[in-house]
Amino acid sequence: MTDDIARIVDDGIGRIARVGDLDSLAEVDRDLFGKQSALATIKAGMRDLEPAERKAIGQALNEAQTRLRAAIAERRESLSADLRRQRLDDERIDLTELRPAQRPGHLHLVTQTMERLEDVFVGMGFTVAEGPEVEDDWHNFTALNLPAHHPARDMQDTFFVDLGEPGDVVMRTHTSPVQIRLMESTTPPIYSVMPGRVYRQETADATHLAVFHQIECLVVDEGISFANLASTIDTFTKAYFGDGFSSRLRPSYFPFTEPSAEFDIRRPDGSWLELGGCGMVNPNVLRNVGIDPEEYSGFAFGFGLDRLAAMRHGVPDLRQIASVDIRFVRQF
Ligand code: FA5
Repeated sequence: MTDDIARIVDDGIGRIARVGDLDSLAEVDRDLFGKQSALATIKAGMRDLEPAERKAIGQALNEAQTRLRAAIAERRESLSADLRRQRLDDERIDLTELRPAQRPGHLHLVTQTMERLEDVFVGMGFTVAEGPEVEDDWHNFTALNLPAHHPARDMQDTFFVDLGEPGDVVMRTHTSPVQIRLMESTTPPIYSVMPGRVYRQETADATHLAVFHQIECLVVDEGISFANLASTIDTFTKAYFGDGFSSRLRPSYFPFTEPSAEFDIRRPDGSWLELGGCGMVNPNVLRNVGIDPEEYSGFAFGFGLDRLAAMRHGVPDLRQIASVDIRFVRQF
């Protein structure tokens, strides 16, 4: 009888190991422990045994049941874990998956414009520098040859920040303060461009925004002349817009450059677009940052990116560029 029990256990353990799902395991469980099972039949036959033999068989039966139940429990645990894993796999949502009908996100038109411009200037040998958007009076105005009460401060309507001395902290009105920071921290030669966001207290209209973007260019080295400025602007114009485009300079006034000019871009159809301001760095500015104007000279120019992007892509109103209307954003 003990041999029968051992065979039942071996056979049972083999079946338990082979089942592939919880339902089949439940069936094996019923076969091994149900009323009609081989073990139940042996148990029923124990009545007719001698007491000593009955004890030995009883013990063997208990051990057999314990082993089989443990094997079933272990198998149930592993099948349940497989099932859980399978369910998690089936229900997994791939958040990076792109549906054919959807378009992936992309950089905003202004950011694309900024990156393209940076590429063009880096290709011409310039480095890219950045500065803070919250500025002090020194960097935004005074060091740029715009001392307190200078009438030209009114050329840029300023947002003041309620910090420090009244009137001392501003949202930068242009990217020119980055020129000052660069010259204060670097010994010439300097060949850099400085893109970024700027702020002016203006009512938005088709050609003006209160928050817009500029890119500044600064060169300081020995023997830099106005001819270098004009040729750099022309080289950049052709590199960015294409060979059919050219540039011109018109006399203008900025306190931080002398002489100063506005520069315009000529489109292939012969029309002109006013792009920005430029000039030779005013010797007063060089002195303000501790650079000797007898030893070094430089030029600077700065222009608006939003207007440039609008022109290039035929956007009629700058306010569209600042909007979050997805129908507009998706076009670029
Ligand atoms: C300046 O901001 C000077 N810092 C530029 C400069 C740099 C001159 C270096 C000389 C040397 P201006 O205020 O003209 O200049 O602004 C330059 C450009 O910014 C404009 O030509 C225009 O393209 C853009 N711009 C100015 N105001 C706005 C506005 N409200 N909305 C959108 N673009 C603007």
